[in-house]
Amino acid sequence: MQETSFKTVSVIGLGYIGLPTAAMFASRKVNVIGVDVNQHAVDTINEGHVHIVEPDLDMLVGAAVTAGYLRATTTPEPADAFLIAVPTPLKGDHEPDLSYIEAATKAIAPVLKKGDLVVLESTSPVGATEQVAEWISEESPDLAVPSRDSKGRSDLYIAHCPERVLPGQVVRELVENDRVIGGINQESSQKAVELYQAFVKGDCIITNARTAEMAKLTENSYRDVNIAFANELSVICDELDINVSDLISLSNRHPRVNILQPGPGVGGHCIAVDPWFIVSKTPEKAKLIRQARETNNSKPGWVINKVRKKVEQFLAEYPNKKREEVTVACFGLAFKPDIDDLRESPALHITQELVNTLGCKVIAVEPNIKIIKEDFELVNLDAAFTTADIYVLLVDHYQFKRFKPSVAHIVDTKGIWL
Ligand code: SAJ
Repeated sequence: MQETSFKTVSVIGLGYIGLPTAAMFASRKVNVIGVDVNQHAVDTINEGHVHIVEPDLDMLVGAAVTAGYLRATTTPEPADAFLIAVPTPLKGDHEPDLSYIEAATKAIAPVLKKGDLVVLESTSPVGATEQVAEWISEESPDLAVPSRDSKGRSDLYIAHCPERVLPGQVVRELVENDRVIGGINQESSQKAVELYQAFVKGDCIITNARTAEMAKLTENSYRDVNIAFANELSVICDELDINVSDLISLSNRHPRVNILQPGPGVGGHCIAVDPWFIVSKTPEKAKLIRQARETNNSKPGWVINKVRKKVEQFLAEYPNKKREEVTVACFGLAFKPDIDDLRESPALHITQELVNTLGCKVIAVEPNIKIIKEDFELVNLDAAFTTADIYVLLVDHYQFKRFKPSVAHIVDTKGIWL
């Protein structure tokens, strides 16, 4: 970490990545102007509170606001560096939606001045950083943007530095992780390294913008392909009557094998999304990456079928019970263990589908959530254990790992009860 020459940094988009990043700069005594279109988020932050759940973030933001280093607003203001951390969701056709990046870029363009640095942090398809430079050029034609060959005059520095932090570990990983920094030209990379060294203890590694964009997509696609392999193994093992968890842990004892864990599917807003950015750019070439997405996307349907078969089996064993008298308990709704995040959660999707189609009573346990807007009952662990006929384990929250239920009818997607 080094003293920084940046007096004021503006972070555009105060979500899961932007807000912790803003607070981190502020903790290094840099003046931070956070910008967000969401008035509620802006007001909450200015009161020293947070509108998202992430361990230790509330403390960091509270301290930064109290010390006067962090302030939020809905309108961009001049600064020395601008960091864009807005969402890049998918459109219906699996094409990346760059409209938030475009809106953020166009919003800051009028306040940019000579010598400013603009960093795109949002996960982006290859070419997006160059597109940001083009948008700035269109909106502020008096400012010369850098070019890839470093030829000609340049008034700005523009770079891509993808966020790579793990939800639930953001505060620690922001400081400790290495950063990949890809400027449109070499000068932009250098300038961005100076900025991040204000709080990053990991290495800041320089590359070009396209490679930095692709590096982030590659990391998440690697994980997606590996999980797809595990999910495919789980389906194969089910047919061959082999315990897939045992199989994977045995295989992983080989020094050069590291298979991830199967589950009910892949959720969250990153791994289930980012590989499509590669597929959409090079559809003919990205065959394995597309197949992994499809394999992981098909897993919830497979789990639902397993539960259906389990219900039939149960009804055959208890012929006096009617279908509507059978209680199915789903354990876990979040997209991964020990968090409360329901975004793109396969567990939530499976539970909702079971509620809609199974014809049984479906209840759910989610220790990290108190209220749910969906139309099924949320119960505590004890109630689920005592009332349910069939247990469906969807998320390996630590609370569920403490017990090994002895009932006969279990569908365990995480291999902790079977
Ligand atoms: N999952 C499995 N099996 C596993 C591991 C995960 O089924 O063995 C599932 C999880 O249950 C979840 C999904 O995959 O549904 C994604 O969870 P995750 O923990 O793999 O990843 P995210 O989405 O929380 O965060 C990822 C991280 N990327 C990598 O580890 C390469 C994080 O570092 C990125 O910053 C983040 O994506 C992002 O923002 O892109």
